Amino acid sequence: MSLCFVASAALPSFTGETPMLLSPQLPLFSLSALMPPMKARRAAISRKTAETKIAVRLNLDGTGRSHINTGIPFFDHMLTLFAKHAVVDLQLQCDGDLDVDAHHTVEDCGIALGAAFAAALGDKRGIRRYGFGFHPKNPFTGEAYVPMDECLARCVVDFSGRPHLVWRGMNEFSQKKISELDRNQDASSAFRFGLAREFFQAFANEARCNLHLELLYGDEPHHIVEALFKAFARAADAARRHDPRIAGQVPSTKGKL
Ligand SMILES: [Mn+2]
Repeated sequence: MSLCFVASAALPSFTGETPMLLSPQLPLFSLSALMPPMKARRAAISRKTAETKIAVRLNLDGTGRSHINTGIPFFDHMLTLFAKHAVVDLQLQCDGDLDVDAHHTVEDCGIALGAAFAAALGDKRGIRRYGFGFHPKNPFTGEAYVPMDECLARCVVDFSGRPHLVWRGMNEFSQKKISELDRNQDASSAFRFGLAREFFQAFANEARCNLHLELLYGDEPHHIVEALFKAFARAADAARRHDPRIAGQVPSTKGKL
């Protein structure tokens, strides 16, 4: 197995997120003008084993563009919407042993994407670290809730340097009602009915993050997995953003993440 990554330092500078102006009519200053330009947070990973060959390019400061080809159409759909809703640019090509089954492809793409996140985040200076959104009924809680028709999924992430996946609520809903026929019909159905967890576990291990995913309610497997990926995207988007108040600081009292 070979795994290599390049976290770019010599790519064009990135001037940061759209600055908050005190007034749209009378902008007194822009934060980006006061702060040194940030490096583009990019990574390129290539990973090759006897089971999969994967190439990933990630730009954490992208615009949601993606080009994905894993050989599993539903998994491509999930990674495409992940890039869109996390607002990262992602190219991912996987040539895996789908003649065996979808397991190695899904797990190894999680490993490669997690490694790309870890490389692109670098020393994590100035990032918010925790990913969350707002519950519509309680805007003071910090969690990302994403609906998908009849489903509601929650994801909370901490790029803490410590890997841990919490996976709750999926067994209590429709997943247990799936027939063997549905479960085994093709690689895409295997992904929807069980392999999604392998992806998130692999991502958490390699990105070294706490990743808590929970399905609060839902029925339809496509919707369930899509809601989980969208919540994951929104949480990752929040966590990787820079907070201008802590520019240059590692967001930890330990001084290292
Ligand atoms: Mn869909």
